[in-house]
Amino acid sequence: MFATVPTPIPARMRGLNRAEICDVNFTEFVKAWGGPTDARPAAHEAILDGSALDAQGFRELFESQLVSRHLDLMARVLRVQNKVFYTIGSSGHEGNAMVARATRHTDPAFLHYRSGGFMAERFRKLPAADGTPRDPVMDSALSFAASKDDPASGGRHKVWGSKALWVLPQTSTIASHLPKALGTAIAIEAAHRIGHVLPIPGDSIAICSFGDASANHATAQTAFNAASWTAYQKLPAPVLYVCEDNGIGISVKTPNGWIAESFQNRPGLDYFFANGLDLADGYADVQRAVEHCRRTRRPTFLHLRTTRIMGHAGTDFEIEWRSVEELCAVEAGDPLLRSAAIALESGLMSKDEVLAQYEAMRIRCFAAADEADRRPKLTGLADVIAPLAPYTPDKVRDEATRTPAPEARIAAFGGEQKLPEKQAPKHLAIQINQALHDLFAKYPETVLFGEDVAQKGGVYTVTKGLHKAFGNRRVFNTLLDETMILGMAQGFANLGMLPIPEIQYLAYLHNAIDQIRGEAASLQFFSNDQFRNPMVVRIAGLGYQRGFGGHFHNDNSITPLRDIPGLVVGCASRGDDAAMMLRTLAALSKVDGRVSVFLEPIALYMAKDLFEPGDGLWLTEYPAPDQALVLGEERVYYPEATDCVVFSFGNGMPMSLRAAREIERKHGWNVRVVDLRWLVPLNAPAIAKHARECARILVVDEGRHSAGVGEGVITAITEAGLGGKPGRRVVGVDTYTPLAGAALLVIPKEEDIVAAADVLADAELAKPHAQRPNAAS
Ligand SMILES: Cc1ncc(C[n+]2csc(CCOP(=O)(O)OP(=O)(O)O)c2C)c(N)n1
Ligand SMILES: [Mg+2]
Repeated sequence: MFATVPTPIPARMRGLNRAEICDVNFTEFVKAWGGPTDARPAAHEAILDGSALDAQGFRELFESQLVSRHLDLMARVLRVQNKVFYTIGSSGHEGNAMVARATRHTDPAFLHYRSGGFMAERFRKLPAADGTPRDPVMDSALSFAASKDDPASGGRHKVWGSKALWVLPQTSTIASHLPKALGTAIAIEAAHRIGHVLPIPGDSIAICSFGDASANHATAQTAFNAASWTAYQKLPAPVLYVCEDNGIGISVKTPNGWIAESFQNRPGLDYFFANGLDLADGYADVQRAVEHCRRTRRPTFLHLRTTRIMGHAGTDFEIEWRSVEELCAVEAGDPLLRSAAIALESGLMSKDEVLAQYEAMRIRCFAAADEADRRPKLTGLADVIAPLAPYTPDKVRDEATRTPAPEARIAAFGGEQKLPEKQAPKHLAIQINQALHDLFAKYPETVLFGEDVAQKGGVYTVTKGLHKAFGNRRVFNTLLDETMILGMAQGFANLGMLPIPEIQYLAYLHNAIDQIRGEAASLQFFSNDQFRNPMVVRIAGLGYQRGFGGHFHNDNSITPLRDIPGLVVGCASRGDDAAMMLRTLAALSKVDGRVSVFLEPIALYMAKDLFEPGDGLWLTEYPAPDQALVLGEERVYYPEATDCVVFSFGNGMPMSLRAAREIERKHGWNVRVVDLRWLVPLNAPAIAKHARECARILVVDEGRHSAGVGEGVITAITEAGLGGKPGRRVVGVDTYTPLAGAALLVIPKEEDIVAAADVLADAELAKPHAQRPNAAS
């Protein structure tokens, strides 16, 4: 079927790189064409006998293929001139344009990096009335050039993305987009069941493409499994997984037949094969797969045969690790040669027309690249990070303090007399539970899901009653898979709902954290804030559970959350704060599209007393529904105290308050205690203010010595020029947490806080009186 390109390389091609050889091959192939030629087909006639593709369709797809190919060739040339900053291309994969043709531009697409053909074809789908005319060549050129005018990412990365085309930009982490694509498919179906109006048609499907090597990745397998698990229960999940099988991943070959063998017989996953190397042959199968997915709403696996020519990227000199014979054989399978053959054989185009179109596209791509090179780059830091963490405080405050409709609250709580503000003070778990009921009343688009959260109400019953009050559609159990829970959250968020996923323990976030770090939290940055996937991730965690759990139920590692750009992390130590913080986090989601984590200290869920058994001082009233916190706002106990300040959060709070009493008794210092409440971002000015106003500083951090919050607090103090003040940090040890009583050996205890104050006091006693600290020093 394919042209044979002679081996070894003829003399005229020596000295050319493989991209140039592929380029020359095309021209020579067309010139040398001597096959039979039919009578020119009319636009609506099959391009070749028996093909499902008509002549007009072929003409357009071929043009999309040429767009993609010449963008690749242009990138290879201009990379060396430093005008282009990305050379992973789509050559050999241009047949994916068929998937774009067979779908709609409103089917959300999560694309493989070899999607030049798909993108060019999808541009055709934009209704003329959409306003700004778009040109796939120019848009791509701007992206290749990392220009600020790049409509996909604003110059932050070379991504395939477009707001108008529902192409959500993806990161380079292979397979990380498969869970969210499934999540989006599930969300399409879930939306109408909760009365949410979708921004896309109700019969949309989610499209997700990836490579054959990527199909083996844990994150991909997790998504396939979850798709199967969903379909097995007859739940709809209209996701079209497109595996672009070129038989290789960088330099590692996929075993022959592996993709078909591995995916043909999975429960609930319907397998289709299409020849992506031949438009006339492959289109019917692509169409069949798309139609099947749309009609049956079942997860569909489209195995698309592709090839990879011109190497993995411009930096991959295949000639150094593959034989020339093998390279020539691969290049002979170039799908553009086949398209040229179809154009000629069908009589649709003459040789001259094909060559003219090929050269015209080259000129168009280089002209666009030249223009893109003249466009502005990102030159200022403020510009770079503008979309990372948008924050409009006034709007967030207004939204957070906006009260739900009274009737909705009464319905949510089961009667006027049951409204939480009318109840006696309660502990943390109850107040979180009430606050969630309130958020459900306020936002009908809220969905809460995770392991065991529905009927059981979570392992700590924090979500109890929500399922009963709001039903299966808004509160549901997921399969046991944190990656999928977070992928699902992105899916719901992509379509305008407000997901509140739960991760059962902090330790079990770690195997899925890339879904926050690499994916959810990065979307606003890489899409120049055109796409948002706001969510509030609740995580039960931290240590101090008495005699229970060992490390994994007492994990105190906070650092993995602290290093995620743009993420907000809140941690409430008491019930009223929790309710007000959850309102603020939901408002941040709604107003600024932010992704946040709400860290719930398990050991404080049921805490009622502070100083003495039975004093009930850790119970709080439920804050009125118009009360919320400002992001970063700390809680200050004993604000008038100036002899010493203790900074803490979570479990450290009741301990610090008790220790403060003891310090006062022992040393006569009045002690201010500050609950940071917001761990990311830390409120550096507030920390500096309290440090400045007080004579001595204690930082009580239940995290680990090298991985906590305390380092951030101390940095804020030092950077404010207050590093010379007497201070101590009380912090956990760099270790895993052991079981039972030994757990308390590795995390801070109340006595450790008092002991830290003792050290400060001893050091002062050793100094002359005049050098002892006071608040003003
Ligand atoms: C999680 C992850 N690991 C490693 C890489 C580096 N990497 C980029 S592409 C690639 C090979 C992917 O091969 P395949 O899925 O077959 O796609 P193809 O490039 O062949 O289209 C690798 C290993 C990555 N991007 N992400
Ligand atoms: Mg591959």
